[in-house]
Amino acid sequence: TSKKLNVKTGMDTESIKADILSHLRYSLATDIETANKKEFYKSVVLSVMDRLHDSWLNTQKEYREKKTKKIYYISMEFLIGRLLDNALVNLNLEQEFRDACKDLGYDYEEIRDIENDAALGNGGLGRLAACFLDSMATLGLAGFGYGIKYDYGIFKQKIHDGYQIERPDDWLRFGTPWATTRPSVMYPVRFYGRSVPYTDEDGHLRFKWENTQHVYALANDIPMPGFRNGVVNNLRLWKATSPKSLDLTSFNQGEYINAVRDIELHENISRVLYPNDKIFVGQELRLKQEYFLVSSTLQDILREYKQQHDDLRDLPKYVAIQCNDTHPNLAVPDLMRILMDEEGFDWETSWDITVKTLSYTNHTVLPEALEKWPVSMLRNLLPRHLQIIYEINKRFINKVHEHFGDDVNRVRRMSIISEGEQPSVQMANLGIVGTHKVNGVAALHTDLIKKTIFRDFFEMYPERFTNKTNGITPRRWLKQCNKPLADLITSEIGDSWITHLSDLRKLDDKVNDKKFMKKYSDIKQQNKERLAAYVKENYGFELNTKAIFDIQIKRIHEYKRQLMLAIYAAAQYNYIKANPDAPVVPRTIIFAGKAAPGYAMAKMFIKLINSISDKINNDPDMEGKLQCFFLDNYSVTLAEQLIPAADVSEQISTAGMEASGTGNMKFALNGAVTIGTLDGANVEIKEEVGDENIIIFGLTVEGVEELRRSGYSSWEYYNADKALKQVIDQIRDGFFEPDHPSLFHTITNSLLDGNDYFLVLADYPAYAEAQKEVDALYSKPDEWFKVALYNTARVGKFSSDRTISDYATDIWGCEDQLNKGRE
Ligand code: 26M
Repeated sequence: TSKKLNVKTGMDTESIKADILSHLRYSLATDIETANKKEFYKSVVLSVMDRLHDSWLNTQKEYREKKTKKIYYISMEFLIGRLLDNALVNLNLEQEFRDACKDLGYDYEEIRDIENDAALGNGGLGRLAACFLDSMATLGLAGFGYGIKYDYGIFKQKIHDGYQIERPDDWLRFGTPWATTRPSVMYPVRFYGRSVPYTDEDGHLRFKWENTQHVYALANDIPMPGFRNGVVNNLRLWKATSPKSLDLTSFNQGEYINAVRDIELHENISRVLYPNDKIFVGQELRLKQEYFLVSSTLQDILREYKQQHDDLRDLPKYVAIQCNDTHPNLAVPDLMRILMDEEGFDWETSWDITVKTLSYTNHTVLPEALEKWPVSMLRNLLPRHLQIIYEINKRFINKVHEHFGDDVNRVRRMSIISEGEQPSVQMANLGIVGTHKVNGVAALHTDLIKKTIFRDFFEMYPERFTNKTNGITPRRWLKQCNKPLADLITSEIGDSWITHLSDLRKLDDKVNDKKFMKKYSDIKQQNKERLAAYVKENYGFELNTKAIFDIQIKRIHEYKRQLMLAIYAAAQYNYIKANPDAPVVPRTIIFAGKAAPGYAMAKMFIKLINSISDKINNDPDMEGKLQCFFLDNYSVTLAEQLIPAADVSEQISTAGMEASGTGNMKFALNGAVTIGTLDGANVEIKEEVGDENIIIFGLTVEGVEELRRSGYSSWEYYNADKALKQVIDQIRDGFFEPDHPSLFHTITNSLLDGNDYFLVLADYPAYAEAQKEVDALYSKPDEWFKVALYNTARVGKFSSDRTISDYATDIWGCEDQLNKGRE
């Protein structure tokens, strides 16, 4: 053809092909004949990157020139998953790249599957951060993610003999083409040393942090494109690297080998993501990671700020910093330190700037998750910060006295430093005192923190507390992962829903459109078959696609009560055995999720689920009626396969314990019916979809409180429900593990002698009833799919675009920037 190719930026198939070939040859030193799939994948990504670079540079330039208010989202976790599909959807280049791959002899899906998940997070908190980046870019906000480039993400889970085995997640073995290393953006991060007082020229007492050791933080940038709006924001991940000076001094001592060996010590800071979910472990390496993130990020923010502005007192006007949980809350004393020790401001001015710039999000009320760093550890690692924290606390305690009078108990509860055997710094208290806004992540959760864990603080600073109900990005969680449904919706109501998810309400009218409903239900069936093929290929299990796909996927935790669904599966097994001729609605129960490596009870749950699954799946009497599977190595990518195929979404936490949940939103959007408790965002999902379109059961928060107060006894519930008792006896007596009959005693003991803290037995009868409702509804397919469609149509509120608009308006003060100049 005579058409001129635009190899680097052309948006047509021919240009893209030429670029892929050129990368194979000139970036990877191979060619189309000799390249393997990995190399081809890499060339494809580099060709996508070429098409992002102009927008990436232009976006950053525009932010600088217009002095746009910048939003910094600091998080120890970004669970971004794979990036190729997302980039192509957002660039509107899916078809072109598909065709280019095909013309060059490759199947796009096969190439896409080469990519390792960037699994730099544990679960909800990390995935939320990833959805927020997508929404900030799509809304045109100058939003920057800051995190750590861990060499190893969340461990890979294997199952051996029913037990979880952890393997390192070496996701960078072949590098990642998405990250650009920026040698020009590197900062020293200091540790140890001591705080030395001195008097400045004006006779003021000041402090210097001296005799420190340091590592360098090196920037690695990953582009975050918005949805078809030309915006490309940035995720900056810091890698730890050793200082140059180290080898020089060692050379002089002739200790070259030791010097090189020590490089590893410094780089250990960014080696591995801590795999704990909602459990605080006070390890020094973790504290180093947190300060490493905070220090490098603040240096970067202030360097950028000073290039555009000359008065740091205007910082809150041009900069907002959001701390994702307490993990980055050392930003409070570090910003104070910089403003006082390095910029020469007095305490009051520094404090005003700090509080107005920072804000903090709470993601859990579970007390064992709250960070409390030992004072002794801080004194050693960050002596100047500890000194500042003591001063913050002293001034704060004075305010508490002013506000509440002499109330020693209250002072003790509110103190940032908790005294005792092991004095420690309460990072949540530091976050509330040192920032202007604290938010919960669902309405119920925000109410709870105001009434319980942060009650005293709420009474003192009511205006600081605000709710921001979580959301999910509709790009990844509908458009990408469920293309058949996305296309059907678009053909009916247009594609405005992709950025205005509440437009899905237009689907409400379609419930009586038979043709449409047939297509809608066919898509669910098609997705179930697609999942079955995937599971067959990757796990070797044969899913019964005629059965209800009943799915619980999330971290394994007692409060999430995977145990309740496992008991239900066993009870169904018993029922079918006892009533071989009774009709049953066929079910396929699917679990997936990782247990923290140190969480023995959660690991035992996995073993139990696998034992029950074996019993069920190997019994011919269950055929066509009941299946149960545990899929290993749950990930963002696996979730993208499972969620579109789900009929039933299990959201069954003990009321008051799941702060929000975000999986619940993904399932509802994809037309699964929720069986759930009135917990977290389930409450708001119910409000949106209507009481008839969600199956709610069990104790409420008040019910839980009342039951505990009046004296709960799990034995009573055990003795009162025959089917429940039978299953617990079976678990206790080795029915599911005949070779090791006492294996599950830790579980049955915690339910009975331990009095069942998570109230599994208390809620079980209501749960079993609710599952009967599920069966009854599923038996009437027309009604079932109406309910399913109402879920898809009515959960627009849970777009992370809405969540981010709310943050922009109520916390970040940048609402004027939303959608500016676009659409
Ligand atoms: C702590 C120390 C060391 C390593 C990790 C941690 C840690 C990691 C994650 C502590 C807490 C963590 O997460 C809390 C969390 O994920 N909360 C979830 O946040 C979601 C997003 O707001 C909510 O939807 C979930 O309900 C909530 O459980």
